[in-house]
Amino acid sequence: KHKFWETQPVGQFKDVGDSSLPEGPIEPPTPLSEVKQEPYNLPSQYEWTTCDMDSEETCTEVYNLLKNNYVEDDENMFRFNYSKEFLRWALRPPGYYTSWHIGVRAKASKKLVAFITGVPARIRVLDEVVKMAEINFLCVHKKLRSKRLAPVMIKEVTRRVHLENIWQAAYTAGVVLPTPITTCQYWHRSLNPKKLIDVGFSRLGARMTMSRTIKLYKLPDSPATPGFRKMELCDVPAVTRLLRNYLGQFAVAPDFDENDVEHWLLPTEDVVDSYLVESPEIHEITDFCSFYTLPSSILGNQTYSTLKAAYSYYNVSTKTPLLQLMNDALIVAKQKDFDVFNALDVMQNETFLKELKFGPGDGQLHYYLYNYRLRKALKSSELGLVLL
Ligand code: YNC
Ligand code: MG
Repeated sequence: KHKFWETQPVGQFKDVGDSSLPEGPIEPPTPLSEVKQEPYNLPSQYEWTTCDMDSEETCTEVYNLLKNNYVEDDENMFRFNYSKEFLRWALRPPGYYTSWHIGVRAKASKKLVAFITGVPARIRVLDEVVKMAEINFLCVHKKLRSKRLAPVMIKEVTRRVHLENIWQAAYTAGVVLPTPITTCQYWHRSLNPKKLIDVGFSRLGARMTMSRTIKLYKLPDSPATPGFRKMELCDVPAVTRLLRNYLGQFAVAPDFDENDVEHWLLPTEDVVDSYLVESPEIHEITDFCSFYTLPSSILGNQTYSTLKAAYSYYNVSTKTPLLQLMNDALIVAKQKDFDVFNALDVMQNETFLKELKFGPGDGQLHYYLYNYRLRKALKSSELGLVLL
């Protein structure tokens, strides 16, 4: 059934529930001299290209490929529209490798027709910190689908990851593959319910009018928590301590140092927003919340072309109740004109989703590890990792 994935070092469906299999790497590393030195073969009309995201021209080509061909919802009403600034942020974290930003071009026209990326990360799995690649932005042009190009792209990124002496990876997909470490659900909190209903993102509830719906989702004009403010560069050490301590409770979570926190969590306009609570009395940073900006194109609507969505990222509460902290996150997202605030049921998110009027989405997000076996699938609340 999975002609490609059956050949890969991933947990296989036939092994689910077999607790005699060891936890950890499925295959040992091979000497670097034994890693294939040449790229995998592509069909003869195509060639590999390394995408330098520093180049405005290349970044625009990647942006356009994804804008027109990347992930859609099940009903093909919306398609992710990652901004160029977001792509640069997502692909250039500390220690990134340009060689992991892989494109495929048509030889004749030089048009970019496929893409896949990796970025390095330290991910803790139970009590082991593992160097991994986070694989993302796998995309094949709509006209080249179902030609088995994706397995070649995956093998090529794997080869280039191996060349850096890294042997594990983490990735997410909307499709079921062998085999998820956990399956998460998206929840959506309407901020602009009229627009969401007009574009078909949500529906008017039974026995609800538009004005009653608008009232239901109304939020205060400004955050309620004393000392709630935007994160700044000088907060990086304190936020790193807070986050490291918090993420330690989850079975799988990133192992962030200060450089990672500066990159992934320091606010970047229209890319990532982070807020914290600094106690007014003793100037201690006690709580933190963050979200990233990922608009979707609205396919075939006369009035609206873009859905502005915020995605919950990492949140830590030690003093302010998580419910209150996330309500303040909703308020600032509303101030910034987002239409919807999305969150997965990871970490402790289930404790606020229903109460803050999030509704469950359709479609699931599956999390995977490459070349690392877990004895047992996790509950989504045991996962401390958010991929972009
Ligand atoms: C997928 N999303 O099952 P089997 S997520 C992985 N992730 O193989 P073809 C996928 N594998 O089942 P198409 C996949 N989708 O026969 C399909 N597959 O073993 C598998 N969509 O290939 C599939 N982006 O080329 C099958 O399919 C084989 O032309 C079929 O291309 C697929 O970024 C795709 O959803 C997804 O652009 C490129 O449909 C295309 O359909 C497309 O005939 C819209 O492929 C955009 C989209 C996926 C977003 C993502 C994470 C990707 C993870 C890849 C795996 C990484 C492994 C770790 C590598 C490093 C290791 C080290 C160390
Ligand atoms: Mg294909």
